[in-house]
Amino acid sequence: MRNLKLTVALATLLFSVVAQAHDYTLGSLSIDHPWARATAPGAPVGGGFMSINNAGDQPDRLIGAAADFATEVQIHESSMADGMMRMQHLPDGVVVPEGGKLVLRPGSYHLMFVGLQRRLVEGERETVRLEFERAGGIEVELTIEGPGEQGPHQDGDAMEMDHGDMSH
Ligand SMILES: [Cu+2]
Repeated sequence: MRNLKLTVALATLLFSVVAQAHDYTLGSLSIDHPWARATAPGAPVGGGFMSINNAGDQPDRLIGAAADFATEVQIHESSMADGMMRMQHLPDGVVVPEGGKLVLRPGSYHLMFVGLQRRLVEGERETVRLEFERAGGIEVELTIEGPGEQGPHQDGDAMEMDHGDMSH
């Protein structure tokens, strides 16, 4: 009995370690470790991140995304301008260069979950559907990581205000 419990505990531990690094393949694309930052109660927006490799010889393009926990999922780019972090909505999406990769990360390209329907809770997982121009669509699971992970909203107020208009 004791051994069985230990085995279950070990299996659970192993699973969670393996689950930390997860990836998906879609045609010539591989999508590595999709994640999102945990959000505060009542937060209207959240950010999603991942690395997308394109092993093919043609460029592809991330053209959209959708999730049942947000009214809308937009593709954004953050950049520093005059010492302020700003975000831009990219309605046409972002290129995933052939033989290269597109990295969505805090302070750069990211998925913006607009109109959050529920909190993103650390340790949980949420599904997001990605749409690529060439490769088509795929559902991936985001691991929800700590709110302290460096993200696009580190500068807080200015960013929240930028999104005030979009979150209705
Ligand atoms: Cu954004």
